[in-house]
Amino acid sequence: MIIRIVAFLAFAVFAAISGAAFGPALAGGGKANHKIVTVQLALGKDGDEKRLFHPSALTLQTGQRYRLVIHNPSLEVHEFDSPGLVDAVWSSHVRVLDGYGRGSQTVANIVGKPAEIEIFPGGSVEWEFVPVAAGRYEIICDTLDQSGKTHTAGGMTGSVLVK
Ligand SMILES: [Cu+2]
Repeated sequence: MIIRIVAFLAFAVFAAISGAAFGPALAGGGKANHKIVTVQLALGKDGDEKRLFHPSALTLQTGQRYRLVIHNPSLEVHEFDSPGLVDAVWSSHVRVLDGYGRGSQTVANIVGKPAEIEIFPGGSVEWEFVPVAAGRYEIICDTLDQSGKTHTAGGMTGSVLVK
């Protein structure tokens, strides 16, 4: 049992270090050693007024490179804010698109970490990053409703578990 725990800890440390080392190498124009895993997240839903993250829970692995595709299919502005996650990743860039999926065009590319991501109806972003610290991080939406409450106060909550 102790050997298993030590092996697990050694792996976790390796994953954290390789994730951290991997980032600067990429920033210098090197090629990724890892395949990118694409994860989809929607802010709200088509044809309904419910303010929810779909899905509301994500599970990611340290050391893995991800492309988190966040799109807003609803009719109102939503945010994806997760300061804990932002602090727990090496961030390559955030690509901003004028739509979602096939036919959409890139209109901006932001290098580094996004403090907060606000997406207008129909738009999407693709955030590429590598988690470097395990933990559980909340996702919130600070957009205000008609009564002045945030969407998150009204139940729009989510979380990211990084293993
Ligand atoms: Cu919202």
